[in-house]
Amino acid sequence: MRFDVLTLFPEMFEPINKSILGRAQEEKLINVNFVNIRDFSVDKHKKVDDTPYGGGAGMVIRPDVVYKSYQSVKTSNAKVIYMTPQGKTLNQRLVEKLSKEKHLIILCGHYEGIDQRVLDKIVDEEISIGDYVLTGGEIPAMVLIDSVSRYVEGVLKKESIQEESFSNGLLEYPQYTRPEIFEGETVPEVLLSGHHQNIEKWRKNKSLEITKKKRPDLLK
Ligand code: 4H7
Repeated sequence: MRFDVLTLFPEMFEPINKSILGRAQEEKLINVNFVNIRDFSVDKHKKVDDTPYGGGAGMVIRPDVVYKSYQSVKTSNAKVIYMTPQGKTLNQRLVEKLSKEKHLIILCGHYEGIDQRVLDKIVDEEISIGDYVLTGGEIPAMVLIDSVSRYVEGVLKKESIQEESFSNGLLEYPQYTRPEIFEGETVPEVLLSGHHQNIEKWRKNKSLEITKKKRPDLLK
């Protein structure tokens, strides 16, 4: 799967090169490419933003530079996503749907946002990562890339994706590892028993119990 990120701050994306997503890129399971919108400035001072027509605080990103950056990466099967608080809230269902795409172009706004005319021309879907305000769309873009990449064949072991939160509609059961006694606290005995059926039953029960207690809304 290919991701192209259109952003004024490509250096914010370093975390994408670590851990599981770093390995996934080395193994060519995903390809994450960054396009610096500033490289498409038409101005001798590399300016990309200007004051809003009609007045008001802050700066708005110009449509022409964004459009050129988009044209540098667009393909016939690309889906363009704009990270904005006005978008549809991201959830596991939407993540799974997006993971079926071949090519995502993710547009990150900053400052007061982007001129509406280019958004109307190129954006297929607006997505928000939740009802709060951030300084830019870069962190939401990282959240999207991380969550979607986990569904790309080979990025995770198969079992981990089936067992996790939300995929089965429930929260996850608790995990334990060595030492067997920590600060006087032992590990639930069934987990030491080696009885796989009982372990599975215990975990299912815990999942249900935790979901009831912490997120009863998920059971409705
Ligand atoms: C696009 C349009 C996403 C990007 C507007 C982005 C939260 C989210 C941004 C804005 C984001 C999310 C303009 C919104 C300035 C805030 C004060 C960048 N914030 N801005 N406003 N929830 N901010 O996914």
